[in-house]
Amino acid sequence: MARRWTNRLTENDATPEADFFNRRQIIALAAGGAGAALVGLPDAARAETLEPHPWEDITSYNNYYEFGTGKGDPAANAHLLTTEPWSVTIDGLVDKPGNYAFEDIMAAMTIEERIYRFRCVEAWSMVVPWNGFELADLLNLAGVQSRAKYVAFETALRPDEMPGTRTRVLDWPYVEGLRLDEAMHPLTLMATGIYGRDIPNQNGAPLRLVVPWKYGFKSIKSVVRITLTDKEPPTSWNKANAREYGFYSNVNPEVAHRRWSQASERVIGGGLFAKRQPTLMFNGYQEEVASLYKGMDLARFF
Ligand SMILES: Nc1nc2c(c(=O)[nH]1)N[C@H]1C(S)=C(S)[C@@H](COP(=O)(O)O)O[C@H]1N2
Ligand SMILES: [Mo]
Repeated sequence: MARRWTNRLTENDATPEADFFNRRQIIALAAGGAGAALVGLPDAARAETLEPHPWEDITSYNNYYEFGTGKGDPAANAHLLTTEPWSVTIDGLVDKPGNYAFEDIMAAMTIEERIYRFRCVEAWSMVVPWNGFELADLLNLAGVQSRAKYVAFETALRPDEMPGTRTRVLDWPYVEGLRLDEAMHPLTLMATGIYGRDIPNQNGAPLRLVVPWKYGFKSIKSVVRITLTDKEPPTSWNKANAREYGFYSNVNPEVAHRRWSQASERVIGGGLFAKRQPTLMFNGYQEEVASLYKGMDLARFF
């Protein structure tokens, strides 16, 4: 499938003998525009080297309330989730609605590696080396109709396999939504892997959304339905507390959560060396996504 936007380096761009821990030294991304940025290239000023967090951090400190509300609950319980077979219903304002088998989706998509910052609304952050495909490619496969303005997402709801859903901490199933232009943005990923391995259940197997400029709860896990609509879809955290969680939920250090500042974040891991760092506008993806929100009052549309 032709790529419209290819500044992300993949494994193939690194020297063949390099293992991931060498690659991560040279993979530099997040900066927009064409042209990969390798350390040592004159272009390096535009680039930023992101150091991915260890597998251990990414897969043991999770939010996935279907498996419990503790950070360690998803890693402890998500093995209960059956991810084979899996299919995603794509419906609503599309030319080819239907039940798409996960294998068929994978066969049609181009899997890339994307090292993204990940910022939870709770003010912690990580850097994750995702593998996945652009959501736009999947939506184009289904054929988005011109009346579509939003995309709604839904997570599997299986009380037998998801102990957390037996408690109504949220109104299940978990649902999320994006405006169509956000969904079609080349940064918006459907992740199917981490560090080149299948994405673990606790991170949202077999496929989950990743929207790196928005707070983590927008990045809905274990997606079973994608619906194109002409109305802003309901979202789980907004339904739970509309005063605290808006539809947009763009990372914004200047707009505080009602109960805490969003100006800085705790970087996960590091033990004694754990640190806080300033939170960046749109989580550092301002150059790529600011134009989506031109003229919008981001304090009002939080
Ligand atoms: N279905 C579902 N998706 C979800 C959540 C959830 O509880 N259920 N938690 C969200 C939140 S709050 C965050 S921070 C991220 C965490 O993703 P990670 O565990 O891969 O870091 O998943 C998001 N997606
Ligand atoms: Mo989160």
